[in-house]
Amino acid sequence: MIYHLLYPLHKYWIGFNVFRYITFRTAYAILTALFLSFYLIPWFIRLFKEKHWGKTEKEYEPHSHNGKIGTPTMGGISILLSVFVTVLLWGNLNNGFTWTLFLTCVLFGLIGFVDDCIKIKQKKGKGLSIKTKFGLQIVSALIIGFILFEKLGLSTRLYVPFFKSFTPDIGSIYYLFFVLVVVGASNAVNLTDGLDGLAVGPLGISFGSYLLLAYLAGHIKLAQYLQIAYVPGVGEVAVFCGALLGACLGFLWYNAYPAEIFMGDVGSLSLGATLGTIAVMVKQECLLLLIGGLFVIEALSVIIQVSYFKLTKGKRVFKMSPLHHHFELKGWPEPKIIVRFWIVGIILALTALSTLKLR
Ligand code: 57M
Repeated sequence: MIYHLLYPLHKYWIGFNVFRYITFRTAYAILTALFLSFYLIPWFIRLFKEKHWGKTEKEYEPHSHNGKIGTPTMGGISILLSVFVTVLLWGNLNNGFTWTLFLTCVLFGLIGFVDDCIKIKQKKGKGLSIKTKFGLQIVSALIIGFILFEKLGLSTRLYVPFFKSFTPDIGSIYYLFFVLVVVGASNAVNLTDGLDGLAVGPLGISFGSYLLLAYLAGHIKLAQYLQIAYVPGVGEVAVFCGALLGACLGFLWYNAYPAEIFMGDVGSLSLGATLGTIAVMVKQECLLLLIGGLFVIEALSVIIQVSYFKLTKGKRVFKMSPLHHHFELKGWPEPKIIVRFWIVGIILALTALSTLKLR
Protein backbone atom coordinates (compact mmCIF):
# COMPACT_ATOMS: atom_id res chain seq x y z
CA MET A 1 0.00 0.00 0.00
CA ILE A 2 2.86 2.36 0.84
CA TYR A 3 4.36 1.52 -2.57
CA HIS A 4 1.06 2.13 -4.37
CA LEU A 5 0.24 5.32 -2.45
CA LEU A 6 3.62 7.02 -2.28
CA TYR A 7 5.56 5.95 -5.37
CA PRO A 8 3.18 7.75 -7.83
CA LEU A 9 3.94 10.99 -5.93
CA HIS A 10 7.50 10.96 -7.38
CA LYS A 11 6.04 13.12 -10.16
CA TYR A 12 5.69 15.90 -7.60
CA TRP A 13 8.81 15.24 -5.55
CA ILE A 14 11.71 13.09 -6.70
CA GLY A 15 12.31 11.82 -3.15
CA PHE A 16 9.28 9.50 -3.46
CA ASN A 17 11.22 7.56 -6.08
CA VAL A 18 12.81 5.65 -3.22
CA PHE A 19 9.62 3.57 -2.81
CA ARG A 20 10.24 2.03 -6.22
CA TYR A 21 13.41 0.30 -5.04
CA ILE A 22 13.10 -3.31 -3.96
CA THR A 23 16.16 -2.95 -1.71
CA PHE A 24 14.58 -0.05 0.21
CA ARG A 25 11.21 -1.77 0.59
CA THR A 26 12.87 -5.06 1.61
CA ALA A 27 14.88 -3.38 4.36
CA TYR A 28 11.73 -1.75 5.75
CA ALA A 29 9.79 -4.99 5.35
CA ILE A 30 12.32 -6.73 7.64
CA LEU A 31 12.00 -4.01 10.28
CA THR A 32 8.20 -3.72 10.02
CA ALA A 33 7.67 -7.49 10.43
CA LEU A 34 10.15 -7.58 13.30
CA PHE A 35 8.45 -4.81 15.26
CA LEU A 36 4.96 -6.10 14.45
CA SER A 37 6.01 -9.44 15.94
CA PHE A 38 7.25 -7.70 19.08
CA TYR A 39 3.78 -6.20 19.39
CA LEU A 40 1.66 -9.20 18.37
CA ILE A 41 3.40 -12.16 20.04
CA PRO A 42 3.02 -11.07 23.70
CA TRP A 43 -0.65 -10.46 22.95
CA PHE A 44 -1.02 -13.96 21.49
CA ILE A 45 0.89 -15.50 24.43
CA ARG A 46 -1.59 -13.90 26.85
CA LEU A 47 -4.59 -14.98 24.74
CA PHE A 48 -3.45 -18.60 24.33
CA LYS A 49 -2.61 -18.86 28.04
CA GLU A 50 -6.09 -17.61 28.97
CA LYS A 51 -7.67 -20.16 26.62
CA HIS A 52 -5.28 -22.94 27.77
CA TRP A 53 -4.20 -23.53 24.17
CA GLY A 54 -0.83 -25.04 24.96
CA LYS A 55 1.40 -28.07 24.53
CA THR A 56 -0.31 -31.25 25.63
CA GLU A 57 1.34 -34.29 27.14
CA LYS A 58 3.04 -36.73 24.73
CA GLU A 59 3.39 -40.42 25.44
CA TYR A 60 6.87 -40.79 24.06
CA GLU A 61 9.35 -37.98 24.35
CA PRO A 62 12.52 -37.07 26.28
CA HIS A 63 11.77 -36.25 29.94
CA SER A 64 13.31 -32.81 29.52
CA HIS A 65 10.18 -31.85 27.56
CA ASN A 66 7.83 -32.41 30.53
CA GLY A 67 8.55 -28.89 31.76
CA LYS A 68 7.22 -27.51 28.48
CA ILE A 69 3.64 -28.70 29.00
CA GLY A 70 1.26 -25.75 28.80
CA THR A 71 3.55 -23.60 26.62
CA PRO A 72 1.26 -21.81 24.13
CA THR A 73 1.40 -23.23 20.59
CA MET A 74 0.11 -21.76 17.32
CA GLY A 75 2.50 -18.80 17.49
CA GLY A 76 2.72 -19.34 13.73
CA ILE A 77 -0.51 -17.31 13.45
CA SER A 78 1.37 -14.24 14.68
CA ILE A 79 4.23 -14.92 12.22
CA LEU A 80 1.78 -15.12 9.32
CA LEU A 81 -0.10 -12.01 10.47
CA SER A 82 3.13 -10.00 10.68
CA VAL A 83 4.12 -11.17 7.21
CA PHE A 84 0.72 -10.39 5.66
CA VAL A 85 0.47 -6.87 7.11
CA THR A 86 4.09 -6.12 6.16
CA VAL A 87 3.72 -7.31 2.56
CA LEU A 88 0.45 -5.41 2.18
CA LEU A 89 2.35 -2.30 3.29
CA TRP A 90 5.62 -2.65 1.37
CA GLY A 91 4.89 -5.08 -1.48
CA ASN A 92 3.88 -4.43 -5.06
CA LEU A 93 0.36 -5.85 -4.98
CA ASN A 94 0.18 -6.14 -8.78
CA ASN A 95 2.78 -8.91 -8.64
CA GLY A 96 1.49 -12.45 -9.18
CA PHE A 97 4.32 -14.08 -7.23
CA THR A 98 3.39 -12.06 -4.14
CA TRP A 99 -0.22 -13.30 -4.22
CA THR A 100 0.87 -16.88 -4.86
CA LEU A 101 3.02 -16.72 -1.73
CA PHE A 102 0.06 -15.34 0.23
CA LEU A 103 -1.99 -18.30 -0.97
CA THR A 104 0.76 -20.78 -0.02
CA CYS A 105 0.89 -19.37 3.52
CA VAL A 106 -2.90 -19.51 3.83
CA LEU A 107 -3.44 -23.03 2.44
CA PHE A 108 -0.65 -24.72 4.41
CA GLY A 109 -1.38 -22.50 7.43
CA LEU A 110 -4.96 -23.77 7.44
CA ILE A 111 -3.85 -27.41 7.35
CA GLY A 112 -1.54 -26.73 10.29
CA PHE A 113 -4.22 -24.77 12.15
CA VAL A 114 -6.72 -27.63 11.94
CA ASP A 115 -4.00 -30.07 13.04
CA ASP A 116 -3.07 -27.87 16.02
CA CYS A 117 -6.71 -27.44 17.07
CA ILE A 118 -7.29 -31.20 17.03
CA LYS A 119 -4.10 -31.77 19.08
CA ILE A 120 -5.23 -29.23 21.68
CA LYS A 121 -8.80 -30.60 21.87
CA GLN A 122 -7.77 -34.24 22.27
CA LYS A 123 -5.79 -34.76 25.49
CA LYS A 124 -2.88 -36.78 24.09
CA GLY A 125 -3.83 -35.60 20.63
CA LYS A 126 -2.05 -36.78 17.50
CA GLY A 127 -3.77 -34.30 15.18
CA LEU A 128 -4.79 -35.04 11.60
CA SER A 129 -4.03 -38.52 10.30
CA ILE A 130 -0.88 -38.73 8.16
CA LYS A 131 -2.99 -39.68 5.12
CA THR A 132 -5.31 -36.67 5.45
CA LYS A 133 -2.41 -34.31 6.09
CA PHE A 134 -0.44 -35.55 3.07
CA GLY A 135 -3.56 -35.51 0.88
CA LEU A 136 -4.35 -31.90 1.77
CA GLN A 137 -0.71 -30.88 1.29
CA ILE A 138 -0.53 -32.48 -2.16
CA VAL A 139 -3.79 -30.84 -3.31
CA SER A 140 -2.60 -27.45 -2.02
CA ALA A 141 0.77 -27.83 -3.77
CA LEU A 142 -0.99 -28.76 -7.04
CA ILE A 143 -3.16 -25.62 -6.83
CA ILE A 144 -0.09 -23.44 -6.25
CA GLY A 145 1.80 -25.23 -9.05
CA PHE A 146 -1.11 -24.67 -11.45
CA ILE A 147 -1.06 -20.92 -10.73
CA LEU A 148 2.71 -20.69 -11.10
CA PHE A 149 3.14 -22.69 -14.30
CA GLU A 150 -0.18 -22.11 -16.10
CA LYS A 151 -1.19 -18.61 -15.01
CA LEU A 152 2.13 -16.89 -14.27
CA GLY A 153 4.04 -18.78 -16.97
CA LEU A 154 6.93 -19.83 -14.73
CA SER A 155 9.39 -21.94 -16.68
CA THR A 156 9.45 -25.70 -16.16
CA ARG A 157 13.18 -25.79 -16.87
CA LEU A 158 15.38 -27.28 -14.20
CA TYR A 159 18.44 -25.23 -13.27
CA VAL A 160 21.25 -27.31 -11.81
CA PRO A 161 24.19 -25.65 -10.02
CA PHE A 162 27.54 -26.11 -11.82
CA PHE A 163 25.80 -27.05 -15.09
CA LYS A 164 24.89 -23.65 -16.50
CA SER A 165 24.16 -24.85 -20.02
CA PHE A 166 22.21 -27.92 -18.91
CA THR A 167 18.67 -26.66 -18.24
CA PRO A 168 16.29 -29.43 -19.33
CA ASP A 169 12.62 -28.51 -19.78
CA ILE A 170 10.88 -31.31 -17.91
CA GLY A 171 7.37 -30.05 -18.76
CA SER A 172 4.54 -31.58 -16.76
CA ILE A 173 6.98 -33.76 -14.75
CA TYR A 174 7.88 -30.48 -13.08
CA TYR A 175 4.50 -30.68 -11.30
CA LEU A 176 5.63 -33.84 -9.52
CA PHE A 177 8.94 -32.24 -8.71
CA PHE A 178 7.16 -29.13 -7.40
CA VAL A 179 4.87 -31.19 -5.14
CA LEU A 180 7.92 -33.07 -3.84
CA VAL A 181 9.80 -29.85 -3.06
CA VAL A 182 6.87 -28.05 -1.41
CA VAL A 183 5.41 -30.96 0.56
CA GLY A 184 8.93 -32.17 1.44
CA ALA A 185 10.01 -28.75 2.71
CA SER A 186 6.78 -28.33 4.68
CA ASN A 187 7.20 -31.65 6.49
CA ALA A 188 10.97 -31.34 6.96
CA VAL A 189 10.51 -28.00 8.76
CA ASN A 190 7.72 -29.57 10.82
CA LEU A 191 10.01 -32.43 11.91
CA THR A 192 12.79 -29.98 12.82
CA ASP A 193 10.49 -27.91 15.02
CA GLY A 194 11.11 -29.91 18.19
CA LEU A 195 13.44 -27.70 20.27
CA ASP A 196 13.27 -24.01 21.17
CA GLY A 197 14.26 -21.91 18.17
CA LEU A 198 15.53 -24.95 16.28
CA ALA A 199 13.28 -24.42 13.25
CA VAL A 200 12.78 -20.66 13.25
CA GLY A 201 16.53 -19.88 13.36
CA PRO A 202 17.40 -21.86 10.19
CA LEU A 203 14.15 -20.61 8.60
CA GLY A 204 15.44 -17.06 9.07
CA ILE A 205 18.78 -18.06 7.54
CA SER A 206 17.00 -19.69 4.57
CA PHE A 207 14.66 -16.75 3.94
CA GLY A 208 17.62 -14.38 4.18
CA SER A 209 19.50 -16.42 1.56
CA TYR A 210 16.50 -16.56 -0.78
CA LEU A 211 15.97 -12.82 -0.30
CA LEU A 212 19.33 -12.32 -1.99
CA LEU A 213 18.68 -14.95 -4.66
CA ALA A 214 15.26 -13.46 -5.49
CA TYR A 215 16.77 -10.02 -5.87
CA LEU A 216 19.47 -11.35 -8.20
CA ALA A 217 17.06 -13.50 -10.25
CA GLY A 218 14.77 -10.51 -10.77
CA HIS A 219 17.57 -8.21 -11.92
CA ILE A 220 18.39 -8.85 -15.57
CA LYS A 221 21.96 -7.51 -15.48
CA LEU A 222 22.95 -9.26 -12.26
CA ALA A 223 21.32 -12.51 -13.37
CA GLN A 224 23.21 -12.40 -16.66
CA TYR A 225 26.46 -11.54 -14.91
CA LEU A 226 26.09 -14.49 -12.50
CA GLN A 227 24.70 -16.74 -15.25
CA ILE A 228 21.63 -17.64 -13.23
CA ALA A 229 18.05 -17.79 -14.51
CA TYR A 230 16.42 -14.38 -14.99
CA VAL A 231 12.78 -14.48 -13.85
CA PRO A 232 10.91 -11.24 -14.64
CA GLY A 233 9.02 -9.92 -11.61
CA VAL A 234 10.56 -12.31 -9.09
CA GLY A 235 12.59 -9.48 -7.50
CA GLU A 236 9.40 -8.64 -5.60
CA VAL A 237 9.78 -11.99 -3.78
CA ALA A 238 12.72 -10.34 -1.97
CA VAL A 239 10.22 -8.08 -0.18
CA PHE A 240 8.20 -11.16 0.86
CA CYS A 241 11.41 -12.88 2.04
CA GLY A 242 12.27 -9.73 3.99
CA ALA A 243 8.90 -9.87 5.75
CA LEU A 244 9.43 -13.57 6.51
CA LEU A 245 12.96 -12.92 7.81
CA GLY A 246 11.77 -10.08 10.07
CA ALA A 247 8.85 -12.16 11.38
CA CYS A 248 11.16 -15.13 12.08
CA LEU A 249 13.59 -12.91 14.01
CA GLY A 250 10.72 -11.40 15.98
CA PHE A 251 9.37 -14.87 16.76
CA LEU A 252 12.82 -16.12 17.78
CA TRP A 253 12.89 -13.40 20.43
CA TYR A 254 10.10 -15.27 22.26
CA ASN A 255 10.81 -18.80 21.01
CA ALA A 256 14.47 -18.71 22.15
CA TYR A 257 15.29 -21.10 25.00
CA PRO A 258 13.36 -21.28 27.31
CA ALA A 259 10.52 -20.73 24.83
CA GLU A 260 7.47 -18.69 25.82
CA ILE A 261 5.59 -19.87 22.72
CA PHE A 262 5.87 -22.53 19.97
CA MET A 263 4.93 -21.88 16.34
CA GLY A 264 2.73 -24.98 16.05
CA ASP A 265 1.94 -26.78 12.81
CA VAL A 266 0.24 -23.61 11.58
CA GLY A 267 3.72 -22.07 11.54
CA SER A 268 5.97 -24.98 10.59
CA LEU A 269 3.84 -26.36 7.74
CA SER A 270 3.16 -22.95 6.18
CA LEU A 271 6.70 -21.59 6.50
CA GLY A 272 8.22 -24.82 5.14
CA ALA A 273 5.88 -24.85 2.14
CA THR A 274 6.53 -21.15 1.51
CA LEU A 275 10.28 -21.80 1.54
CA GLY A 276 9.86 -24.58 -1.04
CA THR A 277 7.66 -22.39 -3.24
CA ILE A 278 10.16 -19.51 -3.12
CA ALA A 279 12.99 -21.86 -4.11
CA VAL A 280 11.05 -22.89 -7.21
CA MET A 281 9.98 -19.32 -8.06
CA VAL A 282 13.55 -18.02 -8.11
CA LYS A 283 14.70 -21.11 -10.04
CA GLN A 284 17.13 -22.16 -7.32
CA GLU A 285 15.23 -25.25 -6.29
CA CYS A 286 18.32 -27.51 -6.20
CA LEU A 287 20.13 -25.09 -3.87
CA LEU A 288 17.34 -25.67 -1.34
CA LEU A 289 19.06 -28.95 -0.47
CA LEU A 290 21.95 -26.86 0.89
CA ILE A 291 20.19 -23.67 2.05
CA GLY A 292 17.63 -25.75 3.91
CA GLY A 293 20.23 -28.47 4.53
CA LEU A 294 19.45 -28.70 8.21
CA PHE A 295 15.83 -29.58 7.45
CA VAL A 296 17.03 -32.15 4.94
CA ILE A 297 19.35 -33.74 7.53
CA GLU A 298 16.53 -33.92 10.10
CA ALA A 299 14.14 -35.50 7.58
CA LEU A 300 16.80 -37.96 6.40
CA SER A 301 17.47 -39.01 10.00
CA VAL A 302 13.81 -40.01 10.29
CA ILE A 303 13.81 -41.88 6.96
CA ILE A 304 17.01 -43.76 7.91
CA GLN A 305 15.74 -44.53 11.40
CA VAL A 306 12.32 -45.78 10.30
CA SER A 307 13.69 -47.84 7.37
CA TYR A 308 16.41 -49.44 9.52
CA PHE A 309 13.89 -50.06 12.31
CA LYS A 310 11.59 -51.91 9.89
CA LEU A 311 14.36 -53.85 8.11
CA THR A 312 16.00 -55.06 11.33
CA LYS A 313 12.69 -55.51 13.19
CA GLY A 314 13.43 -53.10 16.01
CA LYS A 315 17.07 -51.94 15.78
CA ARG A 316 17.91 -48.23 15.67
CA VAL A 317 20.66 -46.13 14.04
CA PHE A 318 20.01 -43.13 16.28
CA LYS A 319 18.94 -43.13 19.92
CA MET A 320 15.81 -41.35 18.66
CA SER A 321 14.85 -39.46 15.53
CA PRO A 322 14.61 -36.67 14.32
CA LEU A 323 18.32 -36.10 14.92
CA HIS A 324 17.95 -33.42 17.61
CA HIS A 325 16.36 -36.05 19.92
CA HIS A 326 19.45 -38.24 19.45
CA PHE A 327 21.68 -35.51 20.88
CA GLU A 328 19.17 -34.79 23.67
CA LEU A 329 19.33 -38.42 24.74
CA LYS A 330 23.15 -38.31 24.53
CA GLY A 331 22.92 -35.67 27.25
CA TRP A 332 23.70 -32.50 25.30
CA PRO A 333 21.91 -29.51 26.89
CA GLU A 334 19.10 -28.15 24.71
CA PRO A 335 20.70 -24.71 24.01
CA LYS A 336 23.93 -26.40 22.87
CA ILE A 337 22.10 -28.55 20.31
CA ILE A 338 20.16 -25.56 19.04
CA VAL A 339 23.13 -23.23 18.61
CA ARG A 340 25.26 -25.95 17.00
CA PHE A 341 22.44 -26.76 14.55
CA TRP A 342 22.21 -23.04 13.69
CA ILE A 343 25.96 -22.96 13.03
CA VAL A 344 25.58 -25.91 10.66
CA GLY A 345 22.67 -24.06 8.98
CA ILE A 346 24.81 -20.95 8.46
CA ILE A 347 27.71 -22.97 7.03
CA LEU A 348 25.37 -24.74 4.59
CA ALA A 349 23.70 -21.48 3.47
CA LEU A 350 27.07 -19.80 2.90
CA THR A 351 28.26 -22.81 0.91
CA ALA A 352 25.12 -22.58 -1.21
CA LEU A 353 25.60 -18.86 -1.87
CA SER A 354 29.27 -19.42 -2.78
CA THR A 355 28.14 -21.58 -5.72
CA LEU A 356 26.83 -18.40 -7.37
CA LYS A 357 30.41 -17.57 -8.35
CA LEU A 358 31.22 -21.13 -9.36
CA ARG A 359 28.97 -21.56 -12.38
C1 57M B 1 6.16 -32.68 15.12
N1 57M B 1 6.54 -31.74 17.10
C2 57M B 1 7.16 -31.68 18.31
C3 57M B 1 5.09 -27.52 18.62
C4 57M B 1 5.75 -27.18 17.31
C5 57M B 1 7.26 -39.96 11.73
C6 57M B 1 7.75 -39.29 12.97
C7 57M B 1 9.22 -39.14 12.96
C8 57M B 1 7.00 -37.96 13.17
C9 57M B 1 7.53 -37.09 14.26
C10 57M B 1 6.61 -35.94 14.44
O1 57M B 1 5.50 -36.08 14.82
N2 57M B 1 7.14 -34.78 14.14
C11 57M B 1 6.42 -33.55 13.94
C12 57M B 1 7.21 -32.49 16.06
C13 57M B 1 6.37 -30.84 19.36
O2 57M B 1 6.25 -29.48 18.89
C14 57M B 1 4.99 -29.03 18.52
O3 57M B 1 4.76 -29.30 17.14
C15 57M B 1 5.00 -28.10 16.40
C16 57M B 1 5.71 -28.39 15.13
N3 57M B 1 4.94 -29.29 14.38
O4 57M B 1 5.64 -25.85 16.99
O5 57M B 1 3.84 -26.96 18.69
C17 57M B 1 7.16 -30.78 20.65
O6 57M B 1 8.49 -30.34 20.37
C18 57M B 1 8.95 -29.52 21.44
N4 57M B 1 9.24 -28.16 20.96
C19 57M B 1 10.08 -27.39 21.70
N5 57M B 1 10.34 -26.11 21.28
C20 57M B 1 9.81 -25.58 20.15
O7 57M B 1 10.10 -24.39 19.79
O8 57M B 1 10.59 -27.82 22.71
C21 57M B 1 8.69 -27.67 19.81
C22 57M B 1 8.96 -26.39 19.38
C23 57M B 1 6.64 -29.78 21.63
C24 57M B 1 7.85 -29.51 22.47
O9 57M B 1 8.05 -30.54 23.39
O10 57M B 1 5.53 -30.32 22.30
C25 57M B 1 7.35 -33.09 18.85
O11 57M B 1 8.53 -33.48 18.98
O12 57M B 1 6.34 -33.73 19.12
N6 57M B 1 7.68 -37.85 15.44
C26 57M B 1 8.67 -37.62 16.26
O13 57M B 1 9.39 -36.67 16.09
C27 57M B 1 8.86 -38.58 17.35
N7 57M B 1 9.92 -39.49 16.97
C28 57M B 1 9.85 -40.85 16.99
O14 57M B 1 8.87 -41.41 17.39
N8 57M B 1 10.94 -41.52 16.50
C29 57M B 1 11.07 -42.94 16.41
C30 57M B 1 10.99 -43.37 14.91
C31 57M B 1 11.17 -44.84 14.76
C32 57M B 1 9.74 -42.85 14.27
C33 57M B 1 12.44 -43.35 16.90
O15 57M B 1 13.40 -42.65 16.60
O16 57M B 1 12.51 -44.34 17.62
C34 57M B 1 9.24 -37.76 18.54
N9 57M B 1 8.07 -37.09 19.01
C35 57M B 1 8.02 -36.67 20.25
N10 57M B 1 8.97 -36.95 21.08
N11 57M B 1 6.96 -35.99 20.69
C36 57M B 1 9.91 -38.53 19.58
C37 57M B 1 10.10 -37.68 20.77
